[in-house]
Amino acid sequence: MAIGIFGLPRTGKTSIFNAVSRGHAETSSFRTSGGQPNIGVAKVPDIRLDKLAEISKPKKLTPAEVEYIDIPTSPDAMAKGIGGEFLNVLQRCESLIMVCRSFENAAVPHVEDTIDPYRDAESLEMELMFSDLALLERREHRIGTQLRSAKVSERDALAKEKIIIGKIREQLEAEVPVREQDLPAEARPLLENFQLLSGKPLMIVFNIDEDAVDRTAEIEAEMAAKLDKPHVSTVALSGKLEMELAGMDPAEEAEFRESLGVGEPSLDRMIRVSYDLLGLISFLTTGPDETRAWTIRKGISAVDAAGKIHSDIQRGFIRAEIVSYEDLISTGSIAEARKQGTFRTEGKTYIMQDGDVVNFLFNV
Ligand SMILES: Nc1nc2c(ncn2[C@@H]2O[C@H](COP(=O)(O)OP(=O)(O)OP(=O)(O)O)[C@@H](O)[C@H]2O)c(=O)[nH]1
Ligand SMILES: [Mg+2]
Repeated sequence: MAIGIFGLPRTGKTSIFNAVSRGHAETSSFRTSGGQPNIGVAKVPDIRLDKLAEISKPKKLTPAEVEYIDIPTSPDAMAKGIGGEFLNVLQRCESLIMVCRSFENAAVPHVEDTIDPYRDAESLEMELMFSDLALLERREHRIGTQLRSAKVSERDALAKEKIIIGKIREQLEAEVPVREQDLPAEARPLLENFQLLSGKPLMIVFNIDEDAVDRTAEIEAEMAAKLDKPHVSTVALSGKLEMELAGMDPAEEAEFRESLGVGEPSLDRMIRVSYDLLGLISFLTTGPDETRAWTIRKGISAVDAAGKIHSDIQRGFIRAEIVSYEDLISTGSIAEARKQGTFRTEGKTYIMQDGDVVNFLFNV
């Protein structure tokens, strides 16, 4: 489960990737290096872990992680469009981050003559839709061929698929991205299969000037007003500045943030929104050894969540003792929560909620 970072050439994709993953991938100021996608993980900031650690005083604190893939643009310095070479990488990503350049920098040429992130966001959205249309056309063509030699039993499914493809195409042609489309329930398995780009949850990131960071809230408010749509979120940050800050040691970083008046919110929020876009939530475990956030998909049962920790716990699952983070914090200690009966007992089929603090009882 990864989130793919894409955009026009030299818009700061790798800078932002380095900032979130605290990495050191090479950035390029003039020519795009071509190269391979960069893969890295970000630790998901979670204040709940710090609060739980105050209660349990663990030796170790382990946050959840999100995986990012920074997708390079074509080595042709002025190329536009979503590169054919890495299209399959984008398709395999669960959700996407679109980086739009909003910073001025005379040393870094832009594919358009002017800086206009709203224009770029719109044209990249069109690119996603073009790519989907091309894929659907190829599939339709193949269905045509398959129908000629198909057995009677297979015809029905192919014919239905063709109808659904028609519905998706029609809306794409009217410039409605798949994530906003009105589609019948039986389209769902097909959509899983097609991995259409405009159907993936999307975060639009404006890479703003380092001089504009004190206007972040204002820029984000405008973005939200203009770009807000279903399954789309928006964030503004300065990739270059955030990358430099991420490269410092924590004390130095804190001092710089303070002196520049850049709080942490944008980068933190970007990571948390990424986690959300992937449909992920955390359950928490806490004790004297470790306080930890465990990543699961929304809708997962207690017994499957137990398997995230260890297959033995899943196999020998007896029950789970669960307290919500809020309830635990308001009682102040685990012992007190037990005394007051705040811990609930849940069975295998309980659907885990974000922020559940869990103790699994098992038998092997
Ligand atoms: N002034 C300024 N420059 C930036 C900012 N973000 C990136 N840059 C510069 O823009 C250039 C391109 O940045 P990259 O992060 O390599 O951009 P990219 O989108 O990964 O580029 P390609 O992968 O080559 O398409 C570098 O010289 C960066 O230092 C920013 O917020 N402000
Ligand atoms: Mg790059």
